[in-house]
Amino acid sequence: MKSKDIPAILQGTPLFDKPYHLVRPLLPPLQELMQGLEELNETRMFTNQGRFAVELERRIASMINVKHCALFCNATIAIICLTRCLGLKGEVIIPSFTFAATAHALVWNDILPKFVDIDGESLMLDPKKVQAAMTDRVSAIMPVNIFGRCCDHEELLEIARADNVPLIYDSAQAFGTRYKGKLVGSLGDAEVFSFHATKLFHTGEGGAVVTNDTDLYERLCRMRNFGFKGYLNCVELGMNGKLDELSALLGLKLLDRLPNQIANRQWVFQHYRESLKKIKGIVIPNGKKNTETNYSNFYVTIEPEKFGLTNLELNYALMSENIVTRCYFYPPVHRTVYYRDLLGESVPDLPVTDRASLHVLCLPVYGDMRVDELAKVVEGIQRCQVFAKEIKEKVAPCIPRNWESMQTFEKHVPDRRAVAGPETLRLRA
Ligand code: T4K
Repeated sequence: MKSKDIPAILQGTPLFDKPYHLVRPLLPPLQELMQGLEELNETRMFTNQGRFAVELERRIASMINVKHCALFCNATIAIICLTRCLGLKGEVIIPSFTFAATAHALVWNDILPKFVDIDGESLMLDPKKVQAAMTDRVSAIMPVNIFGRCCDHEELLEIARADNVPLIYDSAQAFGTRYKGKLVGSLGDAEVFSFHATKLFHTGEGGAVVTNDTDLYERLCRMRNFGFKGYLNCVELGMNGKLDELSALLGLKLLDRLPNQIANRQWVFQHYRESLKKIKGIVIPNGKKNTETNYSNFYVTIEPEKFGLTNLELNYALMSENIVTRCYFYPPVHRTVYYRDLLGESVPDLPVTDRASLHVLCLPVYGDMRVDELAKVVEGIQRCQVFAKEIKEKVAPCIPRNWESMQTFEKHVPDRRAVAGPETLRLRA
């Protein structure tokens, strides 16, 4: 066995000499930004709904084909404002297989997240389980369109309409995704996008609510601006949720590149599919019916019995190769310490969510990913499989054995500063 084939976690040579990140956020050519920066230099209007933010809102609303787009400083604040503006109370149905922000935004408004299980195939809310979970306390349904795919929209809409509650989407990851030809954003009563740097289309930090409801839009605009109506006159409780002009400028320059990004990533997905299908224990998801994905996240399901390692173990081992993968969403939100404490006895049993969180692994995807880079990611996975037994032993102390030992896991995850920085990744002792 040549040393080059030995996984880095077992003292072989890492496949990448610096971190190969999950994403590489796009930046437009600097001269394209210069024009906008020169304008900023003249006007010195850096925020408070300047020209770039207004223009970006107009362009997003027109692209999605909705009446309104309200930009926010991030999607978390956008969901907090949306749920508050809608006057939601009691409980809101959401999945637990999501980013914590979905649930947090509710709790900030004293709303209890009602976690409902997902469908094993789509990994998004299962309409039958949503139907079964509807009670008088439920004031809205907020499905999450994860990994650039779209939920079973029509079924969910029917349930929401039958119970006369709003259907609002956390579409943080689905900007550019289509359902039956219509862009996500135009489906729910209101929808939220994230424009965080890790997203396909981004503004560094940022987010938006899109809606056809003019009254709701006006309330959202007030809420993100301290509740002001007229100069400094607050008519309701507000906050500062505005997007700044530099971020909006970046967005304006990146928006035109979205179709290209989607097309390029389609190519990356195809290559991954071809290269991974021969690896035992890796299941590649089928396309989702009625959905045209934006190709934002490429995820696979790892079958530990066949592959030899779990998603957590493989993620850990790949870190030593300088390959950054993510077990989105491990742990599922209802298993985290905060939500276990919050829900106490009523922590729900969500077997499909638990299973997904212990099997799903997201691999790096870039619009400009090169064939040799993709081949190295696949090689990393293969070399870990060959040495699965040894790796399992080595990483055992670092991998949580059950949900209760997650706190231990936290102490052993690879140093996040190293993950974000240029240096070679190191596992903590
Ligand atoms: N709802 C859903 C369903 C969401 O997924 C999210 C956010 C939200 C709501 C809330 O949206 P925001 O309030 O954030 O707008 C990331 C993001 O921070 C988060 O926005 C995202 N979801 C979540 C799924 O992923 P981490 O902790 O995994 O990111 P991090 O820093 O570990 O970075 C991941 C990879 O990207 C690494 O390889 C480093 C690389 N990276 C990251 C950043 C920030 C870069 O190359 N450049 C960068 O600027 O949470």
